[in-house]
Amino acid sequence: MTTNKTVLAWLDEMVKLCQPDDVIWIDGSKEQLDALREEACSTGEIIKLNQDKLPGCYYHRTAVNDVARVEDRTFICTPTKEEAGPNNNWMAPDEMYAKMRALYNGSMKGRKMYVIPYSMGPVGSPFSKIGIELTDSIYVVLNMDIMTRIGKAVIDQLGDSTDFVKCLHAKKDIDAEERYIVHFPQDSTIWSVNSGYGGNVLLGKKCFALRIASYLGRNEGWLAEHMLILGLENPKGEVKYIAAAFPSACGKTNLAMLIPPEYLKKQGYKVWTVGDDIAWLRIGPDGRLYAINPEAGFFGVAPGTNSKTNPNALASTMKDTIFTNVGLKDDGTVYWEGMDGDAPDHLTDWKGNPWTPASGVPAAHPNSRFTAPAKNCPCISSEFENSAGVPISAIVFGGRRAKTAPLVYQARDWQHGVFIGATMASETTAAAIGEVGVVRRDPMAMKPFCGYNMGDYFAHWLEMGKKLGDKAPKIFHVNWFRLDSNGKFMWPGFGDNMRVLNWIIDRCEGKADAVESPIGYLPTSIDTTDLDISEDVMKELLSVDKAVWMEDVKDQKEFFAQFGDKLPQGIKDELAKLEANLK
Ligand code: OXD
Ligand code: MN
Repeated sequence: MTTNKTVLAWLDEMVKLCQPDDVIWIDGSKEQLDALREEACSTGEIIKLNQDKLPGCYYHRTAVNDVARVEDRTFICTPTKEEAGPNNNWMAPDEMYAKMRALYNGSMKGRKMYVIPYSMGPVGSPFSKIGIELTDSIYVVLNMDIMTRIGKAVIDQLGDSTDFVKCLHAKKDIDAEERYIVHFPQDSTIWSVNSGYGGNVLLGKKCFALRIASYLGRNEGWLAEHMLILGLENPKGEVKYIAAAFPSACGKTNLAMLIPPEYLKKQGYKVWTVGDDIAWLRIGPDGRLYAINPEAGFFGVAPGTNSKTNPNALASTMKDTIFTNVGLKDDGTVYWEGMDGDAPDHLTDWKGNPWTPASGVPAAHPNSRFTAPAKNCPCISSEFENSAGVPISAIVFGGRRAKTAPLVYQARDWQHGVFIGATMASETTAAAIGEVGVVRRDPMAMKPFCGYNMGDYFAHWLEMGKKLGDKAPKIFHVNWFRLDSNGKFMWPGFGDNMRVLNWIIDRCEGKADAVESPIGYLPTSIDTTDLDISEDVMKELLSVDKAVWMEDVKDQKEFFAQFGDKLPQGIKDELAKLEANLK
């Protein structure tokens, strides 16, 4: 499919290492993908779902020991440990290459190697980057077809260029003890072994679009971020774009596909989805910050998705979708906890066991997923394929905080905004294993995804602000998860978050009032029309408890200490300012 010497030499080397029986180039044609679906059905790798109810949909189970990303087995192997930083696991590149080569050696004997050329971003866009993933999994090929742009058009776009990310994935034995997800950013190389779970094997997503891309972005002057992108349309038909970063399990996909409250909908307000997980941001020809979503699909968490929480996500999964580790109903459709309606009397659970509501275990794994094409989404933005990206008016950071952060506040300027992003944190919920209410610091929601030292990452953010100058987006922080003294959520969330987004856009346009507080600008009021919420509750939601904040500052200091000399002066200055303001 190509005469690109660099590609062919690399492929030759990987084939010699893994020793597959056959090498198959993925051209992206429907005929080829249909044949692969058929082959994977014949071996049981995937199951064809009820084609009347879920046309083009398939089902897959991973091994029970292989259901999530493995942060403790994920490495950034830069030449020095300092380049990877305290935020990453590190091993010397030579040592890791040797270790991984031993694992890959002969690992594809009796298997086929699929060669997937893929583009992150629209093919040919100045934002886009090309990768080639070698894998022995048809499931990976089919998921990459949904999550990225694949095939002949991509390899043609690459031409003779050497600028592509070399990705190798081998399922090997799915041995959790020998599972590694490894990045060599200086070589644009990603090696993954012994997993079949999405986040570890769909190498275009977290591995390339965040870890490698953040490294490239620093060298090339742009940003790769763990952010949704949405367009907010007002009744005049004007659309303003927001990019927002939240740690995992804070409702990014729900916010990206938000449906406004009835009375705002009636006035003509709408939300359009550009992306739900990753944004690549560059300074455009007019000096403003522009974003694309490098992905082509949604790899969303299934449990909890229903016609109330996220009807648009649900609608996206109704055709051409792959479901992984959900419950399989007897009629060939799917079920997960938190779906609409009652649980079925009987199904086969994510482990392949017979299941009834009395089984006492979940039918779907809590991290079970749907891989759905973005074009299925009823609210997908008309700008989704725009090669030039969308101009970003506001950047929003958020976390899950019971007491600390108010519903919304605005940074005084870019440097303060970067500090707010750098101090982002979330409290653990009962949904996850471990203690409840433990604060986890997760700067810009990038802690697991930054491909280099986070001290340098903060400096890069500050540098971007200098380049943007007065064209920089305004920066905000939101918290949908504040609790009252009875432990109940004070803010309704979901569609009503639109009220906060409207305030944010109004601030960007100089239309809304705010008051200064020790932590930044607070709204004087948020629109609560038709909402059953008292003035006292609103007051509390927008309040700042100085004592609680002083505690948080202590934790922030401890967190920042690990970056030593790498912590930029701008962050130190903002920390000192916050402390002084609170005293
Ligand atoms: C994801 C995550 O899967 O952030 O998107 O964990
Ligand atoms: Mn994510």
